[in-house]
Amino acid sequence: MASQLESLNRWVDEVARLTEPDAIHWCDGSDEEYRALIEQMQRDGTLIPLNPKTHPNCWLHRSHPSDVARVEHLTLVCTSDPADAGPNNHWMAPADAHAKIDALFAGCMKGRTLYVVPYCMGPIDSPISRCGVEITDSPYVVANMRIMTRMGAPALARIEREGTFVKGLHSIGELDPDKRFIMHFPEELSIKSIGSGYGGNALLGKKCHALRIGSYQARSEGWLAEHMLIVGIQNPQGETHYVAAAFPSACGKTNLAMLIPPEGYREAGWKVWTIGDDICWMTPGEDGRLWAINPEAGFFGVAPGTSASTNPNAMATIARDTIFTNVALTADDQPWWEGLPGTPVTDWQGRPYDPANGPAAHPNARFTVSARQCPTWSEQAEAAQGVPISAIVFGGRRPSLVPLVFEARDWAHGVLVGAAMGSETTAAATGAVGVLRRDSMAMKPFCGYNYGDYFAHWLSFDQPGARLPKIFHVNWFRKGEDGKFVWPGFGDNLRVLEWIIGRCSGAAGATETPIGFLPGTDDLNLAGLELDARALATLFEVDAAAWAAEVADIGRYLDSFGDRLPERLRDEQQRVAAALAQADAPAREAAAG
Ligand code: TSX
Ligand code: MN
Repeated sequence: MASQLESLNRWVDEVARLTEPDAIHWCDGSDEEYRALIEQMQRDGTLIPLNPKTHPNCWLHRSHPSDVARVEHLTLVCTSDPADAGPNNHWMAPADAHAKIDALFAGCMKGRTLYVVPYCMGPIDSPISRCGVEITDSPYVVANMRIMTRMGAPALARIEREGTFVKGLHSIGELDPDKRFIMHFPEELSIKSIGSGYGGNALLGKKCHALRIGSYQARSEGWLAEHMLIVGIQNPQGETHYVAAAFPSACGKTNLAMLIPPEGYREAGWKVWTIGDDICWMTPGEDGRLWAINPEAGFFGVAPGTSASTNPNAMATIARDTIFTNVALTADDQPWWEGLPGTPVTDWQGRPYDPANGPAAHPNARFTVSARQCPTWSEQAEAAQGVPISAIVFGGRRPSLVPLVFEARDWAHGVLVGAAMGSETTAAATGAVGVLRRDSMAMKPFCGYNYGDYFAHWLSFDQPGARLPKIFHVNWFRKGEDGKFVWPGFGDNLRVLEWIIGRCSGAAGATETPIGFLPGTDDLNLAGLELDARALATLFEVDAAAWAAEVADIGRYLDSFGDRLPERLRDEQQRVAAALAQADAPAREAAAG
Protein backbone atom coordinates (compact mmCIF):
# COMPACT_ATOMS: atom_id res chain seq x y z
CA MET A 1 0.00 0.00 0.00
CA ALA A 2 2.79 2.37 -0.90
CA SER A 3 2.28 5.90 -2.19
CA GLN A 4 2.26 7.31 -5.72
CA LEU A 5 5.28 9.44 -4.81
CA GLU A 6 8.49 7.62 -5.72
CA SER A 7 10.71 9.70 -3.40
CA LEU A 8 8.46 8.80 -0.45
CA ASN A 9 8.43 5.08 -1.32
CA ARG A 10 12.21 5.08 -1.71
CA TRP A 11 12.70 6.74 1.70
CA VAL A 12 10.33 4.30 3.43
CA ASP A 13 12.18 1.35 1.79
CA GLU A 14 15.53 2.79 2.85
CA VAL A 15 14.37 3.25 6.46
CA ALA A 16 12.85 -0.26 6.53
CA ARG A 17 16.16 -1.75 5.33
CA LEU A 18 17.96 0.10 8.15
CA THR A 19 15.48 -0.52 10.99
CA GLU A 20 14.20 -4.02 9.99
CA PRO A 21 10.56 -3.84 11.16
CA ASP A 22 8.29 -6.93 11.10
CA ALA A 23 5.53 -4.99 9.33
CA ILE A 24 4.85 -1.64 7.65
CA HIS A 25 1.57 0.21 8.14
CA TRP A 26 0.64 3.30 6.09
CA CYS A 27 -1.69 5.42 8.23
CA ASP A 28 -4.92 6.63 6.59
CA GLY A 29 -6.10 8.64 9.62
CA SER A 30 -9.51 6.92 9.76
CA ASP A 31 -11.59 6.46 12.93
CA GLU A 32 -11.28 2.68 12.51
CA GLU A 33 -7.52 2.90 12.40
CA TYR A 34 -7.48 5.03 15.57
CA ARG A 35 -9.84 2.62 17.36
CA ALA A 36 -7.69 -0.38 16.39
CA LEU A 37 -4.53 1.34 17.63
CA ILE A 38 -6.17 2.20 20.96
CA GLU A 39 -7.44 -1.38 21.39
CA GLN A 40 -4.01 -2.80 20.66
CA MET A 41 -2.39 -0.42 23.17
CA GLN A 42 -5.03 -1.30 25.78
CA ARG A 43 -4.22 -5.01 25.28
CA ASP A 44 -0.47 -4.53 25.69
CA GLY A 45 -0.78 -2.12 28.64
CA THR A 46 0.49 1.00 26.83
CA LEU A 47 -2.89 2.62 27.59
CA ILE A 48 -5.01 2.20 30.70
CA PRO A 49 -8.72 2.99 30.37
CA LEU A 50 -10.02 5.78 32.61
CA ASN A 51 -13.45 5.93 34.27
CA PRO A 52 -15.83 5.65 31.27
CA LYS A 53 -18.67 7.41 33.15
CA THR A 54 -16.74 10.56 34.07
CA HIS A 55 -14.20 10.42 31.19
CA PRO A 56 -15.60 8.58 28.16
CA ASN A 57 -12.95 7.43 25.69
CA CYS A 58 -10.08 8.69 27.84
CA TRP A 59 -6.81 6.86 28.41
CA LEU A 60 -3.79 7.01 30.68
CA HIS A 61 -0.30 6.43 29.37
CA ARG A 62 2.64 6.09 31.77
CA SER A 63 5.96 6.91 30.15
CA HIS A 64 9.29 5.44 31.17
CA PRO A 65 10.16 7.36 34.39
CA SER A 66 13.36 8.74 32.78
CA ASP A 67 11.47 9.92 29.68
CA VAL A 68 9.19 12.71 30.85
CA ALA A 69 10.33 15.90 29.09
CA ARG A 70 12.26 17.41 26.21
CA VAL A 71 16.02 16.97 26.49
CA GLU A 72 17.76 20.13 25.32
CA HIS A 73 21.34 18.87 25.63
CA LEU A 74 20.47 15.95 23.30
CA THR A 75 18.59 18.17 20.79
CA LEU A 76 20.91 19.09 17.94
CA VAL A 77 20.74 21.37 14.90
CA CYS A 78 23.01 19.91 12.24
CA THR A 79 23.95 22.56 9.68
CA SER A 80 27.09 22.42 7.49
CA ASP A 81 28.43 25.56 9.18
CA PRO A 82 28.18 25.58 13.00
CA ALA A 83 27.71 29.37 12.91
CA ASP A 84 24.38 28.82 11.11
CA ALA A 85 23.06 26.91 14.15
CA GLY A 86 24.36 29.67 16.42
CA PRO A 87 25.11 29.92 20.14
CA ASN A 88 21.43 29.19 20.90
CA ASN A 89 21.68 25.59 19.59
CA HIS A 90 23.72 22.44 20.17
CA TRP A 91 25.44 21.53 16.91
CA MET A 92 26.92 18.47 15.23
CA ALA A 93 28.29 18.14 11.68
CA PRO A 94 25.58 16.52 9.49
CA ALA A 95 27.73 13.55 8.37
CA ASP A 96 28.82 12.76 11.95
CA ALA A 97 25.24 13.16 13.20
CA HIS A 98 23.80 10.80 10.57
CA ALA A 99 26.53 8.20 11.28
CA LYS A 100 25.96 8.38 15.02
CA ILE A 101 22.17 8.13 14.93
CA ASP A 102 21.94 5.63 12.03
CA ALA A 103 24.05 3.22 14.11
CA LEU A 104 21.35 3.44 16.79
CA PHE A 105 18.54 2.99 14.21
CA ALA A 106 20.13 -0.20 12.79
CA GLY A 107 17.72 -3.07 13.45
CA CYS A 108 15.84 -1.06 16.10
CA MET A 109 12.36 -1.99 14.76
CA LYS A 110 12.86 -5.79 14.84
CA GLY A 111 9.68 -7.36 16.18
CA ARG A 112 7.82 -4.06 15.79
CA THR A 113 5.58 -2.35 13.23
CA LEU A 114 6.86 0.63 11.26
CA TYR A 115 4.10 3.24 10.90
CA VAL A 116 4.18 5.73 8.03
CA VAL A 117 2.37 8.85 9.26
CA PRO A 118 1.61 11.52 6.62
CA TYR A 119 0.51 14.78 8.22
CA CYS A 120 -0.32 18.37 7.33
CA MET A 121 0.61 21.22 9.66
CA GLY A 122 -2.29 23.67 9.22
CA PRO A 123 -5.65 23.49 7.43
CA ILE A 124 -5.38 20.94 4.64
CA ASP A 125 -6.32 23.50 1.93
CA SER A 126 -4.22 26.41 3.26
CA PRO A 127 -1.30 27.78 1.20
CA ILE A 128 0.41 28.58 4.53
CA SER A 129 0.32 24.91 5.63
CA ARG A 130 3.27 22.55 5.18
CA CYS A 131 3.34 18.74 5.18
CA GLY A 132 5.57 16.07 6.58
CA VAL A 133 5.80 12.31 6.98
CA GLU A 134 6.82 10.79 10.29
CA ILE A 135 8.03 7.21 10.37
CA THR A 136 7.72 5.80 13.89
CA ASP A 137 7.56 2.46 15.71
CA SER A 138 5.39 3.87 18.51
CA PRO A 139 1.60 3.43 18.29
CA TYR A 140 1.34 6.00 21.13
CA VAL A 141 3.06 8.51 18.84
CA VAL A 142 0.70 7.63 15.97
CA ALA A 143 -2.38 8.15 18.19
CA ASN A 144 -1.03 11.49 19.44
CA MET A 145 -0.17 12.63 15.89
CA ARG A 146 -3.75 11.76 14.86
CA ILE A 147 -5.01 14.21 17.49
CA MET A 148 -2.35 16.93 17.10
CA THR A 149 -2.18 17.16 13.27
CA ARG A 150 -4.29 16.64 10.13
CA MET A 151 -3.04 13.09 9.71
CA GLY A 152 -3.74 10.48 7.03
CA ALA A 153 -5.12 10.22 3.49
CA PRO A 154 -5.82 13.93 2.77
CA ALA A 155 -2.30 14.86 3.93
CA LEU A 156 -0.79 12.07 1.78
CA ALA A 157 -2.77 13.34 -1.24
CA ARG A 158 -1.38 16.85 -0.72
CA ILE A 159 2.17 15.47 -0.31
CA GLU A 160 1.80 13.51 -3.56
CA ARG A 161 0.57 16.66 -5.32
CA GLU A 162 3.36 18.90 -3.97
CA GLY A 163 6.18 16.35 -4.11
CA THR A 164 7.94 17.86 -1.08
CA PHE A 165 7.61 17.05 2.59
CA VAL A 166 9.63 17.13 5.81
CA LYS A 167 11.08 13.68 6.55
CA GLY A 168 10.89 12.65 10.21
CA LEU A 169 12.30 9.35 11.44
CA HIS A 170 11.49 8.30 15.00
CA SER A 171 12.04 5.20 17.11
CA ILE A 172 11.65 4.73 20.82
CA GLY A 173 14.84 2.67 20.57
CA GLU A 174 15.79 1.33 23.99
CA LEU A 175 14.45 4.39 25.90
CA ASP A 176 18.00 4.68 27.20
CA PRO A 177 18.94 8.31 28.02
CA ASP A 178 22.50 7.52 26.87
CA LYS A 179 21.21 6.44 23.44
CA ARG A 180 18.82 9.37 22.96
CA PHE A 181 19.12 12.11 20.31
CA ILE A 182 16.79 14.53 18.59
CA MET A 183 18.60 15.72 15.47
CA HIS A 184 17.50 18.34 12.95
CA PHE A 185 18.92 18.65 9.44
CA PRO A 186 17.35 21.90 8.23
CA GLU A 187 19.34 21.91 4.96
CA GLU A 188 17.79 18.50 4.15
CA LEU A 189 14.36 19.28 5.68
CA SER A 190 14.71 16.20 7.86
CA ILE A 191 14.52 15.12 11.49
CA LYS A 192 15.84 11.98 13.22
CA SER A 193 14.81 11.17 16.79
CA ILE A 194 15.59 8.07 18.86
CA GLY A 195 15.36 6.92 22.47
CA SER A 196 12.34 8.92 23.66
CA GLY A 197 8.57 8.58 23.39
CA TYR A 198 7.89 11.95 25.03
CA GLY A 199 5.79 14.52 23.12
CA GLY A 200 8.28 17.20 22.13
CA ASN A 201 10.93 14.58 21.32
CA ALA A 202 8.66 12.14 19.49
CA LEU A 203 5.62 13.94 17.98
CA LEU A 204 7.85 15.35 15.26
CA GLY A 205 5.21 17.63 13.72
CA LYS A 206 5.19 19.94 16.75
CA LYS A 207 8.45 21.42 18.08
CA CYS A 208 10.78 19.67 15.61
CA HIS A 209 8.90 20.46 12.37
CA ALA A 210 6.55 23.39 13.12
CA LEU A 211 9.21 25.36 15.05
CA ARG A 212 12.82 24.23 14.39
CA ILE A 213 12.60 23.17 10.72
CA GLY A 214 9.69 25.61 10.21
CA SER A 215 11.65 28.63 11.46
CA TYR A 216 14.53 27.73 9.12
CA GLN A 217 12.16 27.39 6.13
CA ALA A 218 10.31 30.55 7.17
CA ARG A 219 13.52 32.55 7.05
CA SER A 220 14.35 31.50 3.50
CA GLU A 221 10.73 31.87 2.33
CA GLY A 222 9.91 35.19 4.05
CA TRP A 223 7.49 34.17 6.81
CA LEU A 224 7.58 33.57 10.59
CA ALA A 225 7.24 30.29 12.52
CA GLU A 226 6.67 31.33 16.12
CA HIS A 227 6.08 29.85 19.58
CA MET A 228 2.84 31.83 20.04
CA LEU A 229 -0.79 31.33 20.98
CA ILE A 230 -3.42 32.96 18.77
CA VAL A 231 -6.60 34.36 20.30
CA GLY A 232 -9.55 36.27 18.79
CA ILE A 233 -11.10 39.09 20.85
CA GLN A 234 -14.68 39.91 19.79
CA ASN A 235 -16.01 43.25 21.04
CA PRO A 236 -19.70 44.10 21.65
CA GLN A 237 -19.86 45.61 18.12
CA GLY A 238 -19.09 42.12 16.76
CA GLU A 239 -15.61 42.96 15.46
CA THR A 240 -12.88 40.39 16.16
CA HIS A 241 -9.21 41.32 16.53
CA TYR A 242 -6.59 38.58 16.51
CA VAL A 243 -3.65 38.66 18.90
CA ALA A 244 -0.55 36.41 18.81
CA ALA A 245 1.39 36.05 22.06
CA ALA A 246 4.69 34.48 23.13
CA PHE A 247 5.57 33.62 26.75
CA PRO A 248 8.28 31.49 28.33
CA SER A 249 7.03 28.28 29.99
CA ALA A 250 4.85 28.47 33.13
CA CYS A 251 3.17 31.78 32.23
CA GLY A 252 -0.24 30.27 31.38
CA LYS A 253 -0.28 30.42 27.57
CA THR A 254 -3.04 27.82 27.26
CA ASN A 255 -5.06 29.66 29.93
CA LEU A 256 -4.77 32.94 28.00
CA ALA A 257 -5.72 31.21 24.72
CA MET A 258 -8.96 29.98 26.39
CA LEU A 259 -9.67 33.04 28.54
CA ILE A 260 -13.17 33.61 29.95
CA PRO A 261 -14.11 37.32 30.14
CA PRO A 262 -14.94 38.86 33.54
CA GLU A 263 -18.66 39.03 34.24
CA GLY A 264 -19.11 42.69 33.22
CA TYR A 265 -17.41 42.02 29.88
CA ARG A 266 -19.56 38.92 29.26
CA GLU A 267 -22.71 40.91 29.96
CA ALA A 268 -21.55 43.66 27.59
CA GLY A 269 -21.08 41.09 24.79
CA TRP A 270 -17.33 40.43 24.71
CA LYS A 271 -16.24 36.99 23.49
CA VAL A 272 -12.86 35.29 23.33
CA TRP A 273 -12.09 32.74 20.57
CA THR A 274 -9.29 30.20 20.59
CA ILE A 275 -7.24 29.72 17.41
CA GLY A 276 -4.17 28.09 18.96
CA ASP A 277 -2.31 27.69 22.24
CA ASP A 278 1.30 27.03 21.17
CA ILE A 279 2.42 27.66 17.59
CA CYS A 280 1.71 30.41 15.06
CA TRP A 281 2.79 30.55 11.41
CA MET A 282 2.52 34.10 10.03
CA THR A 283 2.99 35.28 6.48
CA PRO A 284 2.60 38.72 4.85
CA GLY A 285 -0.60 38.95 2.81
CA GLU A 286 -1.22 41.02 -0.32
CA ASP A 287 -2.74 43.69 1.93
CA GLY A 288 0.57 44.04 3.84
CA ARG A 289 -0.86 42.53 7.02
CA LEU A 290 0.48 39.37 8.69
CA TRP A 291 -1.92 36.44 8.28
CA ALA A 292 -1.63 33.57 10.74
CA ILE A 293 -2.57 29.93 11.04
CA ASN A 294 -2.25 27.50 13.93
CA PRO A 295 -0.39 24.59 12.32
CA GLU A 296 -1.73 22.21 14.99
CA ALA A 297 -5.10 20.49 15.33
CA GLY A 298 -4.98 19.71 19.04
CA PHE A 299 -3.65 20.71 22.44
CA PHE A 300 -0.73 18.96 24.15
CA GLY A 301 -1.20 20.81 27.42
CA VAL A 302 0.40 20.67 30.85
CA ALA A 303 -2.16 19.09 33.22
CA PRO A 304 -0.96 20.23 36.69
CA GLY A 305 -2.46 23.62 37.53
CA THR A 306 -5.32 23.17 35.03
CA SER A 307 -8.62 23.38 36.93
CA ALA A 308 -12.11 24.82 36.96
CA SER A 309 -10.70 28.02 38.47
CA THR A 310 -7.68 28.53 36.17
CA ASN A 311 -9.14 27.23 32.88
CA PRO A 312 -12.76 25.98 32.73
CA ASN A 313 -12.61 25.76 28.92
CA ALA A 314 -9.67 23.36 29.09
CA MET A 315 -11.55 21.26 31.67
CA ALA A 316 -14.54 21.04 29.32
CA THR A 317 -12.21 20.18 26.41
CA ILE A 318 -10.57 17.22 28.18
CA ALA A 319 -13.76 15.66 29.60
CA ARG A 320 -13.80 13.03 26.79
CA ASP A 321 -11.67 11.54 23.97
CA THR A 322 -8.39 12.53 25.62
CA ILE A 323 -5.04 10.80 26.14
CA PHE A 324 -3.50 11.66 29.52
CA THR A 325 0.22 11.06 30.06
CA ASN A 326 1.83 10.70 33.52
CA VAL A 327 -1.15 11.92 35.56
CA ALA A 328 -2.21 10.33 38.87
CA LEU A 329 -5.44 8.35 39.47
CA THR A 330 -8.26 8.65 42.00
CA ALA A 331 -9.87 5.61 43.65
CA ASP A 332 -12.47 5.49 40.84
CA ASP A 333 -9.93 5.82 37.98
CA GLN A 334 -10.37 9.48 37.24
CA PRO A 335 -7.28 11.37 36.09
CA TRP A 336 -5.87 13.56 38.88
CA TRP A 337 -3.18 16.20 39.23
CA GLU A 338 -2.09 18.93 41.62
CA GLY A 339 -4.62 21.78 41.52
CA LEU A 340 -7.70 19.53 41.16
CA PRO A 341 -10.12 18.68 43.97
CA GLY A 342 -10.28 15.03 45.06
CA THR A 343 -7.64 12.63 46.30
CA PRO A 344 -4.99 10.71 44.38
CA VAL A 345 -4.52 7.03 45.27
CA THR A 346 -2.07 6.02 42.49
CA ASP A 347 0.83 8.22 41.41
CA TRP A 348 2.08 8.83 37.86
CA GLN A 349 4.41 5.84 38.07
CA GLY A 350 1.56 3.51 39.13
CA ARG A 351 2.67 3.32 42.77
CA PRO A 352 0.30 3.82 45.73
CA TYR A 353 0.42 7.58 46.29
CA ASP A 354 2.89 8.58 49.02
CA PRO A 355 3.76 12.28 49.43
CA ALA A 356 7.30 11.19 50.33
CA ASN A 357 7.74 10.21 46.66
CA GLY A 358 6.95 13.73 45.43
CA PRO A 359 3.88 15.01 43.60
CA ALA A 360 1.19 12.49 42.58
CA ALA A 361 1.13 13.65 38.96
CA HIS A 362 4.40 14.35 37.17
CA PRO A 363 4.82 18.18 36.98
CA ASN A 364 5.10 17.81 33.18
CA ALA A 365 2.04 15.49 32.92
CA ARG A 366 0.07 16.20 29.74
CA PHE A 367 -3.27 15.89 28.02
CA THR A 368 -3.57 15.33 24.26
CA VAL A 369 -6.94 16.39 22.87
CA SER A 370 -8.53 17.58 19.65
CA ALA A 371 -8.91 21.36 19.53
CA ARG A 372 -12.41 20.91 18.11
CA GLN A 373 -13.58 19.92 21.60
CA CYS A 374 -12.73 23.34 23.03
CA PRO A 375 -15.92 25.37 23.71
CA THR A 376 -14.20 28.55 22.43
CA TRP A 377 -12.66 26.91 19.32
CA SER A 378 -13.02 29.36 16.44
CA GLU A 379 -14.24 28.34 13.00
CA GLN A 380 -11.60 30.77 11.70
CA ALA A 381 -8.99 28.28 12.95
CA GLU A 382 -9.87 26.21 9.87
CA ALA A 383 -9.72 29.19 7.43
CA ALA A 384 -7.31 28.63 4.53
CA GLN A 385 -6.15 32.27 4.46
CA GLY A 386 -5.60 32.34 8.24
CA VAL A 387 -6.52 35.30 10.46
CA PRO A 388 -5.06 38.84 10.28
CA ILE A 389 -2.90 39.63 13.33
CA SER A 390 -3.54 43.06 14.93
CA ALA A 391 -1.10 42.76 17.82
CA ILE A 392 1.89 40.69 18.88
CA VAL A 393 2.34 40.33 22.64
CA PHE A 394 5.49 39.26 24.45
CA GLY A 395 5.54 38.53 28.17
CA GLY A 396 7.33 36.92 31.06
CA ARG A 397 7.34 36.32 34.80
CA ARG A 398 8.83 39.53 36.15
CA PRO A 399 8.08 39.99 39.90
CA SER A 400 9.77 43.41 39.83
CA LEU A 401 10.56 46.28 37.45
CA VAL A 402 8.35 45.43 34.44
CA PRO A 403 4.91 47.13 34.29
CA LEU A 404 1.62 45.33 33.57
CA VAL A 405 1.68 46.39 29.91
CA PHE A 406 3.57 48.64 27.53
CA GLU A 407 3.55 49.21 23.78
CA ALA A 408 6.71 49.34 21.67
CA ARG A 409 7.07 52.61 19.76
CA ASP A 410 7.65 50.87 16.41
CA TRP A 411 8.53 47.49 14.87
CA ALA A 412 12.30 47.65 15.55
CA HIS A 413 11.66 48.58 19.18
CA GLY A 414 9.18 45.68 19.37
CA VAL A 415 11.81 43.27 18.06
CA LEU A 416 14.15 44.48 20.83
CA VAL A 417 11.39 43.95 23.41
CA GLY A 418 10.89 40.38 22.10
CA ALA A 419 14.63 39.70 22.05
CA ALA A 420 14.99 40.91 25.66
CA MET A 421 12.03 39.00 27.11
CA GLY A 422 12.39 36.32 29.76
CA SER A 423 11.22 35.00 33.10
CA GLU A 424 12.56 34.86 36.60
CA THR A 425 12.97 31.23 37.61
CA THR A 426 10.43 29.78 40.07
CA ALA A 427 10.99 26.01 40.35
CA ALA A 428 13.73 25.20 42.85
CA ALA A 429 14.49 22.02 40.87
CA THR A 430 16.01 24.03 38.00
CA GLY A 431 18.61 25.67 40.26
CA ALA A 432 18.63 29.22 41.57
CA VAL A 433 15.23 30.82 42.15
CA GLY A 434 14.63 34.44 41.15
CA VAL A 435 17.27 34.57 38.41
CA LEU A 436 16.28 36.21 35.13
CA ARG A 437 16.59 33.83 32.16
CA ARG A 438 16.22 35.59 28.83
CA ASP A 439 14.32 33.59 26.23
CA SER A 440 14.01 35.73 23.09
CA MET A 441 10.49 35.45 21.60
CA ALA A 442 10.17 32.27 23.81
CA MET A 443 12.11 30.56 20.98
CA LYS A 444 15.41 29.73 22.71
CA PRO A 445 14.91 25.93 22.57
CA PHE A 446 13.02 26.07 19.24
CA CYS A 447 14.78 28.44 16.81
CA GLY A 448 16.36 26.21 14.15
CA TYR A 449 19.12 28.69 13.27
CA ASN A 450 21.37 31.44 14.63
CA TYR A 451 19.48 33.86 16.91
CA GLY A 452 21.41 36.80 15.40
CA ASP A 453 20.06 35.89 11.95
CA TYR A 454 16.61 35.34 13.49
CA PHE A 455 16.52 38.91 14.89
CA ALA A 456 17.60 40.19 11.46
CA HIS A 457 14.77 38.18 9.85
CA TRP A 458 12.24 39.73 12.26
CA LEU A 459 13.58 43.23 11.46
CA SER A 460 13.29 42.52 7.70
CA PHE A 461 9.46 42.61 7.82
CA ASP A 462 9.57 46.40 8.33
CA GLN A 463 9.23 47.36 4.67
CA PRO A 464 7.32 49.98 2.66
CA GLY A 465 3.72 48.84 2.21
CA ALA A 466 3.78 46.58 5.27
CA ARG A 467 0.89 46.99 7.76
CA LEU A 468 2.56 45.21 10.64
CA PRO A 469 0.95 44.37 13.98
CA LYS A 470 1.76 46.63 16.91
CA ILE A 471 4.03 44.97 19.48
CA PHE A 472 3.36 44.92 23.25
CA HIS A 473 4.89 43.49 26.42
CA VAL A 474 2.77 42.26 29.34
CA ASN A 475 3.61 41.07 32.85
CA TRP A 476 0.85 39.29 34.80
CA PHE A 477 3.31 38.43 37.60
CA ARG A 478 4.33 41.73 39.19
CA LYS A 479 4.60 41.40 43.00
CA GLY A 480 4.09 44.04 45.66
CA GLU A 481 6.28 44.72 48.69
CA ASP A 482 4.21 42.10 50.56
CA GLY A 483 5.39 39.47 48.05
CA LYS A 484 1.86 38.95 46.68
CA PHE A 485 0.79 39.21 43.04
CA VAL A 486 -0.59 42.69 42.40
CA TRP A 487 -2.61 41.89 39.26
CA PRO A 488 -5.53 39.40 39.52
CA GLY A 489 -4.67 37.91 36.11
CA PHE A 490 -6.71 35.19 34.35
CA GLY A 491 -10.04 36.58 32.99
CA ASP A 492 -9.12 40.10 34.05
CA ASN A 493 -6.28 40.02 31.52
CA LEU A 494 -9.02 40.85 28.98
CA ARG A 495 -8.85 44.42 30.34
CA VAL A 496 -5.27 44.60 29.10
CA LEU A 497 -6.18 42.94 25.78
CA GLU A 498 -8.97 45.53 25.34
CA TRP A 499 -6.41 48.33 25.68
CA ILE A 500 -4.08 46.54 23.28
CA ILE A 501 -6.68 46.21 20.52
CA GLY A 502 -7.86 49.77 21.32
CA ARG A 503 -4.32 50.94 20.57
CA CYS A 504 -4.40 49.03 17.28
CA SER A 505 -7.70 50.63 16.18
CA GLY A 506 -6.74 54.08 17.48
CA ALA A 507 -9.45 54.14 20.18
CA ALA A 508 -7.25 53.91 23.29
CA GLY A 509 -4.97 56.57 24.72
CA ALA A 510 -1.47 56.20 26.13
CA THR A 511 1.40 58.07 27.76
CA GLU A 512 4.89 58.04 26.27
CA THR A 513 7.77 56.88 28.49
CA PRO A 514 11.41 55.97 27.69
CA ILE A 515 10.46 52.26 27.54
CA GLY A 516 7.40 52.75 25.29
CA PHE A 517 3.73 53.73 25.61
CA LEU A 518 1.84 52.90 28.82
CA PRO A 519 -1.88 53.29 29.48
CA GLY A 520 -2.71 56.44 31.45
CA THR A 521 -4.91 56.07 34.53
CA ASP A 522 -8.10 56.49 32.47
CA ASP A 523 -7.03 54.43 29.46
CA LEU A 524 -7.51 50.98 31.05
CA ASN A 525 -10.92 49.74 32.23
CA LEU A 526 -10.37 48.76 35.88
CA ALA A 527 -14.05 49.00 36.90
CA GLY A 528 -15.00 46.36 39.45
CA LEU A 529 -11.41 45.63 40.47
CA GLU A 530 -10.27 46.50 43.95
CA LEU A 531 -6.81 47.86 43.24
CA ASP A 532 -5.63 50.56 45.66
CA ALA A 533 -3.39 53.48 44.70
CA ARG A 534 -0.25 51.60 45.80
CA ALA A 535 -1.12 48.65 43.55
CA LEU A 536 -1.77 50.95 40.59
CA ALA A 537 1.51 52.76 41.16
CA THR A 538 3.34 49.41 41.21
CA LEU A 539 1.64 48.16 38.03
CA PHE A 540 2.34 51.30 36.01
CA GLU A 541 5.60 52.71 37.40
CA VAL A 542 8.65 53.15 35.17
CA ASP A 543 11.73 53.43 37.42
CA ALA A 544 14.22 55.05 35.01
CA ALA A 545 17.33 54.18 37.07
CA ALA A 546 16.34 50.52 37.48
CA TRP A 547 15.37 50.33 33.80
CA ALA A 548 18.74 51.78 32.81
CA ALA A 549 20.38 48.81 34.57
CA GLU A 550 17.99 46.42 32.79
CA VAL A 551 18.76 47.93 29.37
CA ALA A 552 22.50 47.70 30.08
CA ASP A 553 21.97 44.01 30.89
CA ILE A 554 20.03 43.60 27.62
CA GLY A 555 23.06 45.14 25.89
CA ARG A 556 25.36 42.48 27.39
CA TYR A 557 22.89 39.77 26.32
CA LEU A 558 22.91 41.12 22.75
CA ASP A 559 26.74 41.09 22.81
CA SER A 560 26.61 37.31 23.25
CA PHE A 561 25.44 36.96 19.61
CA GLY A 562 28.67 38.51 18.30
CA ASP A 563 28.89 39.70 14.71
CA ARG A 564 25.64 37.99 13.65
CA LEU A 565 23.69 40.51 15.76
CA PRO A 566 22.04 43.03 13.42
CA GLU A 567 23.34 46.57 13.98
CA ARG A 568 19.78 47.87 13.88
CA LEU A 569 18.98 45.98 17.11
CA ARG A 570 22.08 47.32 18.86
CA ASP A 571 21.09 50.87 17.70
CA GLU A 572 17.66 50.35 19.20
CA GLN A 573 19.11 49.23 22.55
CA GLN A 574 21.33 52.34 22.58
CA ARG A 575 18.36 54.56 21.73
CA VAL A 576 16.36 53.24 24.71
CA ALA A 577 19.45 53.53 26.96
CA ALA A 578 19.85 57.18 25.93
CA ALA A 579 16.15 57.95 26.52
CA LEU A 580 16.40 56.45 30.01
CA ALA A 581 19.60 58.36 30.82
CA GLN A 582 17.87 61.58 29.87
CA ALA A 583 14.77 60.76 31.95
CA ASP A 584 16.92 59.85 34.94
CA ALA A 585 19.24 62.89 34.71
CA PRO A 586 16.88 65.40 36.42
CA ALA A 587 16.32 62.88 39.23
CA ARG A 588 20.03 62.43 39.76
CA GLU A 589 20.66 66.17 39.64
CA ALA A 590 17.98 66.68 42.27
CA ALA A 591 19.52 63.96 44.45
CA ALA A 592 22.94 65.56 44.08
CA GLY A 593 21.36 68.78 45.36
O1 TSX B 1 -2.25 31.37 33.60
C1 TSX B 1 -2.10 32.33 34.35
N1 TSX B 1 -2.45 33.58 33.92
C2 TSX B 1 -2.95 33.79 32.52
C3 TSX B 1 -4.39 33.53 32.45
C4 TSX B 1 -5.15 33.85 31.43
N2 TSX B 1 -1.56 32.11 35.61
C5 TSX B 1 -1.13 30.79 36.04
C6 TSX B 1 0.35 30.65 35.71
C7 TSX B 1 0.87 29.29 35.86
C8 TSX B 1 0.79 28.47 34.61
C9 TSX B 1 -1.44 33.17 36.45
N3 TSX B 1 -0.96 33.25 37.71
C10 TSX B 1 -1.82 34.45 36.05
C11 TSX B 1 -2.36 34.67 34.76
O2 TSX B 1 -2.72 35.79 34.40
N4 TSX B 1 -1.57 35.31 37.09
C12 TSX B 1 -1.04 34.56 38.08
C13 TSX B 1 -0.62 35.08 39.41
C14 TSX B 1 -1.80 34.98 40.35
C15 TSX B 1 -2.05 33.78 40.98
C16 TSX B 1 -3.14 33.67 41.84
C17 TSX B 1 -3.97 34.75 42.06
C18 TSX B 1 -3.73 35.96 41.41
C19 TSX B 1 -2.64 36.07 40.56
N5 TSX B 1 -5.03 34.54 42.96
C20 TSX B 1 -5.83 35.45 43.57
O3 TSX B 1 -5.66 36.62 43.40
C21 TSX B 1 -6.91 34.93 44.39
MN1 MN C 1 5.28 25.36 23.80
